[in-house]
Amino acid sequence: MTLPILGARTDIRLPAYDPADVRVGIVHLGLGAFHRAHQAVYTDDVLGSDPTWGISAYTQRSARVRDQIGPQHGLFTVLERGNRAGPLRVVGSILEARAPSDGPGAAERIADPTIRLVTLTVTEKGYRFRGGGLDLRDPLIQADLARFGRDRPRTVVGQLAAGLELRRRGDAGPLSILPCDNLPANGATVRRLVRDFCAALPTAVGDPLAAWIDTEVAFPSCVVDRIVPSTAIVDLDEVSRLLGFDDAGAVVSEPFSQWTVEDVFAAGRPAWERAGAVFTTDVAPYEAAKLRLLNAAHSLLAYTGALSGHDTIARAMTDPVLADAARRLMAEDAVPTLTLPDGFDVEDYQRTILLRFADPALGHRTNQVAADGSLKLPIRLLDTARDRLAAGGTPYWVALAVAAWMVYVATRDTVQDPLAARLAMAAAGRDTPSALVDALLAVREVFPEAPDPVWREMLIEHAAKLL
Ligand code: NAI
Ligand code: CS2
Repeated sequence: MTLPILGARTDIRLPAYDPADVRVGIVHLGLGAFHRAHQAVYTDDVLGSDPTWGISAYTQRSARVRDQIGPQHGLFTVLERGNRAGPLRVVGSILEARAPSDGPGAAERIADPTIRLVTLTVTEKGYRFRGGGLDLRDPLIQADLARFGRDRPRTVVGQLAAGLELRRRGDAGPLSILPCDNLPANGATVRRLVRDFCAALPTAVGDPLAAWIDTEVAFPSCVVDRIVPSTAIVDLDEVSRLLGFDDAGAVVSEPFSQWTVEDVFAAGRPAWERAGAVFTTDVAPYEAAKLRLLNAAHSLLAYTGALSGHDTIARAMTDPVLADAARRLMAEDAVPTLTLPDGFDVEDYQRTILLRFADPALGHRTNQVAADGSLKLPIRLLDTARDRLAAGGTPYWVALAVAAWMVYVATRDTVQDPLAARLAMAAAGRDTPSALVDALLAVREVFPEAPDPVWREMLIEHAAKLL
């Protein structure tokens, strides 16, 4: 794909700048679908007024996306599907698409003085946290610690720490690290993980690095929201038809997009507010609302929907029982636990979420949302359950979602989850609802506390019905 070929097309939105004028200012880790349809688009919107924020993006586990968009000079299209979909859009903000084995590696790129910001979308499991801190028992973390400064790091936290160490040594100046995954306090969390990594290094190396990070590196938190299903063959076919040629790196997205960002950057930032991002001093209330309303209802629909034979979230929403459960989970269980920002219309927020989920144009697979439940449940559902139980409430709909996860784990041949083997072993041969619930409640990585008796009874009641 080249821009001169597209230049004559008025039905396609093209970058409002010449990519040849743009310089790299951002390193992104995790070149998946979401980054291309979210941060890359916001950045594309502002490069015309400030061309110093082009993106150097690194895939993490495979070279697939590098191979898709690299030969297209980093260009790719975003196809919006659904109500109020905009025109097909070509995005030019990714100037470099690299795989972990390419040179220079992510750490070397982070150390370049022209880089002022690192963004990440590496999924919940990419951070390798456990019990609130870095999982120091993880073999790849151990390998990155043992080979620090010698081999190319393989974990995300290892890449950040190695990049920061090279930056410190090269006196390359301050930097911000902005994680864009669905994690609570994502900036503070990543700061903690990087600090844990430093603390596990020999003190002669780790201490000066940690001290430098404390003064030179900012870790803003942000809340991202845009539903971006993994691209299907039918999507690529539609893009080909609309473009008149193939785009191997196209992504599909709903038209809706939101980004609320904590405005604490150490070395400047793109003026993303011009593209609709909202900068604020405290993202925590927005983040709790998003995780406990949208993501919680999404997980409920994913597990109950998959168990009912629905392959997409929109199909699950056509079942009035499931749609009502999603609505009531938000309204009855989650809303009472939230401290909402001033002026936040929580009724409208919930209504909009359900409309977005129900849009049949977006084929968001239930199994995609169901993946990695052991990491998603605590953040989306268990915090709400804990708060409601502590207030004397009965989080009935949250219990339905968690019980549906348990039955999903017990009845699928394969489950995509970093704890899949452990969960399968726990669930194996548990023939009664109570045996299944007790076996999975005993998985401490997911349920760190002894179960509340009311909560356990609700889970058993739901599991019995679901089974
Ligand atoms: P994707 O599957 O297209 O890309 C995932 C990226 O994460 C890939 O670059 C992959 O290599 C990397 N990754 C996965 N596991 C990893 C691991 N163990 N270590 C290091 N890197 C790893 O997924 P997509 O759609 O880009 O979503 C990624 C994340 O973005 C989500 O998990 C979520 O946190 C966030 N997000 C996604 C939204 C969506 O609708 N797709 C919306 C809001 C946030
Ligand atoms: C989804 C989210 O895959 C999932 O677990 O719940 O990625 C969801 O699509 C986004 O958070 C929407 O912003």
